[in-house]
This record gives sequence, structure tokens and C-alpha cells, in this order.
Amino acid sequence: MINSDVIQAANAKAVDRLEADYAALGAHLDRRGIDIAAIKAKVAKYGVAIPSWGVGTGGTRFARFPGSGEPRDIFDKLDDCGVIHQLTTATPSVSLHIPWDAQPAADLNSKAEEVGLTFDAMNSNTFQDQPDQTHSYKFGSLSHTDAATRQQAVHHNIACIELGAQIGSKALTIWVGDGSNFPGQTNFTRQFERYLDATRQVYDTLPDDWTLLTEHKMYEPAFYSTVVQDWGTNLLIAQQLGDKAKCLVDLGHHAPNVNIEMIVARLTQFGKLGGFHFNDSKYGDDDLDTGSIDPYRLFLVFNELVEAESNPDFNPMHMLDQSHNVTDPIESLMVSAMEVQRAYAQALLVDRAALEGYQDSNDALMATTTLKDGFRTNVEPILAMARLEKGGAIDPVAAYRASRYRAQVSEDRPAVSGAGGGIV
Ligand code: LRH
Ligand code: MN
Ligand code: MN
Repeated sequence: MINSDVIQAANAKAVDRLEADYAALGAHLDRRGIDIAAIKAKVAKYGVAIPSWGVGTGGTRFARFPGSGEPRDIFDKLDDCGVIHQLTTATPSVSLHIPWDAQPAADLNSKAEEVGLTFDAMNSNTFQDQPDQTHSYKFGSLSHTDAATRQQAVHHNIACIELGAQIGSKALTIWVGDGSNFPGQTNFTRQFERYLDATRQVYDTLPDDWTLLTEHKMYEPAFYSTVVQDWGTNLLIAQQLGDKAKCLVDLGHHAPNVNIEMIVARLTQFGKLGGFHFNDSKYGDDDLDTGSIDPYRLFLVFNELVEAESNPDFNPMHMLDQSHNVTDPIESLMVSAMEVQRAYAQALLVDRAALEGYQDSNDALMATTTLKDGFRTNVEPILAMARLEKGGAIDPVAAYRASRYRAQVSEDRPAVSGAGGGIV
């Protein structure tokens, strides 16, 4: 963790300016009939989970360029996640990927307690073969033509639930790479039937207070067809399996130009929105930093979430899912968590009564302007003040750099070479 003196010293340099900016924004919002303290209280309560796999440097199939002080295992990763939460106060939990992070529950629990974190959704992995594995996933996992391979995938998912139950997780996210690479290679219907049968076996073992999240993705690694390719198929799965099954929306998993906020609205309307993997994309599943490409789209997603907030049963899970190829992952994850929070705060500012009036009277121009008023407002002083009051950093990246955390952990964590690390 970072020495609190470092955070306080960094905050001391910025606090006067923050107080002035917060007061000015408070006066501005007051004129719009908005209580800044109420917005700040909501922002302060908001949290987004960190993906354990996001704190290591990512890469492409061409190359990977690891930085110094790469985490060696889940315990190093939890240290890094602890720092992200310490500085941003916005990331109280971590989402584990199994078997990458498989360790005894007692060890995971004690490390999480040490760094002040809890565990979010468990993620299973049947898209790769593991060294000790009997059956290969080359031709699929939960939808494989071979019953023993499907059973192996089912057992793996059940093992993820069992570990998750011991560490306080309440959800399993299943994403499969199953699909096909050639027209004719597979029968779409029979393949989906096999997937549903196998996934139902996992669903049947789910504890009562758990949610099964299925995650769709249009393509990759299968390049002709994918079993769970879009939100339509995802919704069918959730409807077939039952009340504890919901859909997970990863922002990078759609065709270009798809109206994601509308998918969010549809799934919400029918009680099937289970959670998010936040990231950004330009071309495909780019796993770029959240809000780095299209912050307006992120805002529009949050506009739908705020719209639904008054329903007490509405509680989708919020996670980041990104890959950091050219930045320090800790910095990217901090900035991304703040971007998610920012979109939430901006959406909270939308005058919903006015918007509804413009919608009902078909005043398209004023409706869209009302929405944009929220997006155009610089809410940074609200986010920074919420962080300061919770003991975090006014400027997390500045405090992180001042702490020299990365240099310090590099003394214990051996350098890793990226040479030869890509497969073209
Ligand atoms: C698939 C995905 C899914 C995996 C993660 C590593 O592209 O988004 O969530 O678990 O990446
Ligand atoms: Mn994802
Ligand atoms: Mn993805």
C-alpha cells in the first residue's frame, strides 16, 4: 500500500484549488436546482470492480511489452488492486479469473482483508487448455460435440462457484470462445442445444443468492460463428435458464455502431441486465481504457442506468475489463474507474422531468440538449471531493507517481521479458 503521508502531501498541494472549484460548481448546480452534496454522496457510494487480469501488462497476438514490476501472481495483483482502491476509493472489489487466480480460499481471503478489498464475480475459463487438462477445448467447451469435454467444462464452472462461495463472491460469469471457423463446420441449432444443456447443469448448482452472468461476444476466437454471439442469444439463455441467470454486457463485444445503450434499456426493461464489463473500443474487442474513445457512449449507458435506479431490484454488477498494452496498468485502471464514476455523476445531473416533457411533446432538439447538459458539465470537483473525504487522492495519478510504488515493487518482482511473446 502507499504511505498515507505521500497521499496527504500530494493532496495538500491541490486542496485549495479543489475547494474553490467545488464551491463554484456547487453554485452553478444550485442555479440548475441540483444539490451538489447529494450528487457527491451518490458518487462516493459508487464502486466498480477491477479485473485481476487487468493489472498485468496486456499484449496482442503480435507482441507483449511488459513493464517493470509486473505482478507475479494473484497476491501481487491484489496488492496492485489495493493501491488502485486506496487512491481512487472507487474500486472496492476484484473479479477473479480461474484457473489464472486459483489459490486456497483462506489465502485469498487473508490477502483481500490485508489490502481492504472484497471479491466480485468469478470468471471461468474454458477458452484455453490448461497443462493438466484431459480434454482439449480446441473445438469448444460447454457446446463441444464430445460429452466428456462438455462435462469437464461444467465441472470447471462448478469449481469456480465452490471457490467463489468461500471468498464471498455472489456471481459466476461465463464467457466461452465456442463457435466455428468455417461455414458448415457446425450445426448452429445442435451446438446451441448442447451449450444450453451444459450451462443448465452449472445453473442448477448455483447457490440461491448467486447470479449466473453469461457474456456474449460477436466473434473471436471463433471467426465464422460464435455460440453466444449477441444480446439476443444471451437473452434467450437467461430466459431458458431461469431467474438467477442474467446477461452481461461487455462494451467491446458488439458490432461497430451497435446502439449499446438501447440494449441496456431492453435488458433492464425485462429484468435481465446482470452486469457490465466496461472498456472502450474503436474497431472490435479492443479492450481500450474506459471512456478513452467514446465517453459520450459511456454517458448514454449510464443515462439508462440512472433512469432505472429507482427500481430497488435493479442492481447490475459493474466491472472493468481492459487490456493495457502501452500504459502502467495501475494508472489506466485508476483513470478508467474515474471515467465510469464521471459518467455516472454526469447522468445524475440530467433533468429527468424536463427530458420526459420534451420527449412527450416531441421536442427532439430540447430533449437531446437536456441530455447533453449533463454530459457537458465538468463534474471533476465532485469526484475529487468524494475521494478526498474518503481518504483517497485528489489526483490519483499524481499521488501514485509521487509514491514511486512501481519502482518499489520492481525491487521484489523480477523483470519479465516480452521478447518472442507474440504469435503472428
Ligand atoms: C472475452 C473477455 C471475457 C474474458 C476476458 C478475459 O473477450 O471479455 O470477459 O473473461 O475477456
Ligand atoms: Mn469481458
Ligand atoms: Mn472481451
